[in-house]
Amino acid sequence: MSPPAGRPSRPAATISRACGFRTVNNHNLPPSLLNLGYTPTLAAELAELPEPAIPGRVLRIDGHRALVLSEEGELEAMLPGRLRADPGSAPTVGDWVALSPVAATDTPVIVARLARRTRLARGAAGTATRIQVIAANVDRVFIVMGLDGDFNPRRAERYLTICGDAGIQAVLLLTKAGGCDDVDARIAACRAVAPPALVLGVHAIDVIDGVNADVPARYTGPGITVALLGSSGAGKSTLLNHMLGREQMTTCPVRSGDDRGRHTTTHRELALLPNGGVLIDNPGMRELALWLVGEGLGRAFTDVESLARGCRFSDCSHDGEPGCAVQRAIEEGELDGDRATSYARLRGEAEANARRRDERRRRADERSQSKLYRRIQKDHRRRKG
Ligand SMILES: Nc1nc2c(ncn2[C@@H]2O[C@H](COP(=O)(O)OP(=O)(O)O)[C@@H](O)[C@H]2O)c(=O)[nH]1
Ligand SMILES: [Mg+2]
Ligand SMILES: [Zn+2]
Repeated sequence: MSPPAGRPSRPAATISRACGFRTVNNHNLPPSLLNLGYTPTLAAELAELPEPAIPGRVLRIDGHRALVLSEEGELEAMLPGRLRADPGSAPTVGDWVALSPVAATDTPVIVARLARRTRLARGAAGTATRIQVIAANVDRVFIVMGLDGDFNPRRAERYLTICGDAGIQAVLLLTKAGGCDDVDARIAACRAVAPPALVLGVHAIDVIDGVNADVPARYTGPGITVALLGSSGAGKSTLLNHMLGREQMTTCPVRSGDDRGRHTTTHRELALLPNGGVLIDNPGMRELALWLVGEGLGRAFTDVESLARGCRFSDCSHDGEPGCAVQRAIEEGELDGDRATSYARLRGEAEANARRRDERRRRADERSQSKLYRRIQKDHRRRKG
């Protein structure tokens, strides 16, 4: 029977259908999920779970509750404690999760977090000994920086180090170009801190005055997840609203046959773009303490690190030692001294954070060791009578 005119030909997803994704063929994955960034790899992982489950992407976490976008539309799901214990692996915005099948009356439960392609991380505000995952499964980062008082290439270096560490390429978007008479010099200053392997483009834009207002969308598309990073007031929300257009599409367009894909006004950090893909805004990030586990500094400072390989001492701090190639490059005008200082500062911060993190881990190990020891002693005494 052909579907009635005006209705989508695909039947509304049912649980049994949604649970039946045993194939890893791209074409058998629902287009709505592919648009959200679902992949055959994720489908295969889901199919390996012991219980049938449906996939969903986390829009927001509130303690033990999560808002998840699935083929069923937006769902409020329970996030059990066992999945929240470790802040590095607990589901966060952008994560793909497996949901227990949804009975009409039950609240679905998140039974597993699926493997992450990438994760953007920082030291949690205040302590810097705890990781906070800002967003998961991010393909690109828009570093948003105003061409007003916000402009600061040193901050761009910090953001780029974080992106580099996560293995995520970035686009530098310099906002408020309409009110700036120094645009070219500032673009050049940003290009100077933007290694080509890490940075896809540097653009001056103004979505209010209409300068390059269509450029950001060129870096988005179906299946691509973009996260916004930038200080408060840089123009992230303005850019987000511009890219969402008048429609403010923040709900799942899947279930057009009923009212379950309805628009809601609840705040969510992950928004669907009208032309495909998703954009993750990050509210309330005042500080971005470095939490590096990989090659972040090397990728963001390819120039400094390749000079450093020419230093006489392999552990050169580039601070007045003899035979320092970095100092020589600064003296000869090949390297900006401010950039070298910025590199040293970020490296020092990352190392200090790593020391604190290791210290914390060591103390936790000690605590569990002595707990174990006490239990063994107690057992021993009890057995002796
Ligand atoms: N003229 C102009 N103003 C902008 C632009 N982007 C943001 N703004 C203004 O800057 C202020 C802060 O923007 P907002 O998007 O809230 O920044 P957020 O904190 O990064 O989300 C608002 O008053 C915006 O109207 C831009 O491209 N051009
Ligand atoms: Mg904002
Ligand atoms: Zn050196």
